[in-house]
Amino acid sequence: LVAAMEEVEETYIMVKPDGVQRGLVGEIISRFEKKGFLLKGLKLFQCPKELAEEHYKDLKGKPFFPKLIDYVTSGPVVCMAWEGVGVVASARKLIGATNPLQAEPGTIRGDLAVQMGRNVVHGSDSPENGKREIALWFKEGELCSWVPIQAPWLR
Ligand code: RTP
Repeated sequence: LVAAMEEVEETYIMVKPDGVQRGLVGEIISRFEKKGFLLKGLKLFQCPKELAEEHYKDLKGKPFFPKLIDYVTSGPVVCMAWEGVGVVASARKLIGATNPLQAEPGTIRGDLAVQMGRNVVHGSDSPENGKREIALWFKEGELCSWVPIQAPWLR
């Protein structure tokens, strides 16, 4: 039963423009590294409007959608692909609630953010979206499949 829950998954994590501007890139990467997930892709990237709209297409009808697109395209972001057992839900836990005021201390947003419109980081909300978003943000050849030599149990 436990084994059935221990699926190796991939998630798309992104340091949003406010996180880059505030110099939080290292701190945010560090949280996922220290947890023990496997980094498969990493790049600094200026997101075009069309890509932001595709990424957030499920939120298209929301009143905050135009501001969200302006926010995500306002400066470079750091795109990451992380792999691990249960990484999708686990990363969401590390990130904390969407509204930083509701995010628990100890989470990225709980420790580092105040406002919903400046919540420093994104994480995929399902394994399906993890795959979809990694394919959307990374080109072939930008991802590395590798096995950590000293910690093979991570896989
Ligand atoms: P994310 O996709 O960025 O990880 O965030 P999430 O799943 O926690 O939240 P989601 O509902 O998917 O919203 C995406 C991003 O839109 C902004 N937002 N603003 N009411 C508002 O003003 C509002 N609601 C959402 C946030 O930046 C949120 O992360």
